[in-house]
Amino acid sequence: LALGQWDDVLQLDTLLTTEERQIRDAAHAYCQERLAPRVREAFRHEVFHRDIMTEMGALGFLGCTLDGYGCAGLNYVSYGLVAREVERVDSGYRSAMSVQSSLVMYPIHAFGSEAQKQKYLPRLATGEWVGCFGLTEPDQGSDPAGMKTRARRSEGGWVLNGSKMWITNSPIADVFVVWARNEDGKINGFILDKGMKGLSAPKIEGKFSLRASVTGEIVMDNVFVPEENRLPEANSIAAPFACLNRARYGIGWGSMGAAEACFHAARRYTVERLQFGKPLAANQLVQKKLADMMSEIALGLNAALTVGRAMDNGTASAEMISLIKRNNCGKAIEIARVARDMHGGNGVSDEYGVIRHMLNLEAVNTYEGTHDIHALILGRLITGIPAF
Ligand code: TGC
Ligand code: FAD
Repeated sequence: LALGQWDDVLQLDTLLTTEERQIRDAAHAYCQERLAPRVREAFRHEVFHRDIMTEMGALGFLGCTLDGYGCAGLNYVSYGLVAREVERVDSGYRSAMSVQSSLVMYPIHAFGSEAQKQKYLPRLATGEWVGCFGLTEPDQGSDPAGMKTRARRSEGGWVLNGSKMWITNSPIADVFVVWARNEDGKINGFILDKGMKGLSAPKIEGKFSLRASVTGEIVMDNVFVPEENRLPEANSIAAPFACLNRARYGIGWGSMGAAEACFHAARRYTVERLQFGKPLAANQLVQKKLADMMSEIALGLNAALTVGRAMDNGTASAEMISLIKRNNCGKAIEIARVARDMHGGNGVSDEYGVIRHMLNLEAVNTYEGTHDIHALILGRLITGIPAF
């Protein structure tokens, strides 16, 4: 028997193809060399460095599972591996990437016209344009089907009225994928361009989570949207939910990247720091905490890989995705909290990164369907009874 390896105890590495490992390693190098040095200041001062989008674009990270239109055409396992590496640095950076890829480029690719694909996808793929996705409203979060944003037919197009809340990237967005109910009661998707009359996207200030990601509102006051900007193949709430599946899947991997960062930091800190004349890591209580972290991360990553393989062979279900989104976020936040505690007083400083991950994971556990909403999705599968 080979000896175990603490940072990959279930040997996930052996389950990846050579190409997947290369993509993972390239993502790891970029994230550690280029993202990690910027993140502390970005989080401290609530700054999103716009260049990150063009850098990610140049590396092929944006819309990486899509074929054509300048996209890399990778598999979903590779997308997950990239999300894990980005979120190992910061959940806010993974957020920016997931929104662009799964919530803006995917719906244009899946539900858009050929002209929309030609116009938007290549520039979103390079990061020349930044996109955002407006589903949540001030009064409709877990229950987006009750949305109040309205699309009224008008000559040559539509007039949109309403507001969206908690929208990642909206203050810096060039392209807005927005969901609205039409006069027939159906949910339609629209692509809004920055500068359209009546469209604004004020920033939400004062977040204590995801401070390196910019979040805002989308306010639509009689915005005229030409018919050619409606997504022709999106005709019900199932369309935005299909986008959420892709983003939730990425979060299943990404949250484990944040958890690994906290686990590795806790291991390093407790091995190096002496109290009572010996390393903290020499205490049984500390080793149990590290063992729990290692176990949950190994299980979570393997579950994410199982779902990724299912995405790639077309057998994934929405509930499989709910399971990894919910469980991996829940485990990651717990790991971050314990790692924060294991750093003692130093753990509350942004020098060590653990409190930043801990705070970020609060939002990650809430967005894309809260922990409890995903429990109810699984509960419906188990019992056949929707309990929302
Ligand atoms: P329900 O009756 O369940 O379904 C209505 C129709 O939608 C279909 N559907 C899905 N299709 C694909 N994937 C899914 N996951 C789907 N879930 C439902 C369903 O088959 C049905 O289709 P049809 O053709 O039969 O009509 O709908 P409901 O309104 O009762 O939904 C309940 C619930 C709780 C599952 C849903 O509302 C929900 O998921 N709520 C959570 C909302 C949410 O996740 N919001 C996320 C906003 S975006 C965001 O947070 C981005 S953060 C990104 C970042 O920064 O990283
Ligand atoms: P609510 O739905 O009001 O929920 C409040 C609490 O009640 C939660 O604990 C929830 O689990 C619980 N709850 C709700 N319903 C039930 C029920 N039936 N049974 C039991 N408990 C229930 N949205 C977008 O559209 N696009 C984005 O880009 C985006 N980015 C975001 C970025 C950040 C930083 C954040 C914080 C949010 C973002 N969101 C985005 C919104 C996010 O998806 C919502 O916040 C989330 O879906 C929860 O909705 P809510 O905040 O209205 O909470």
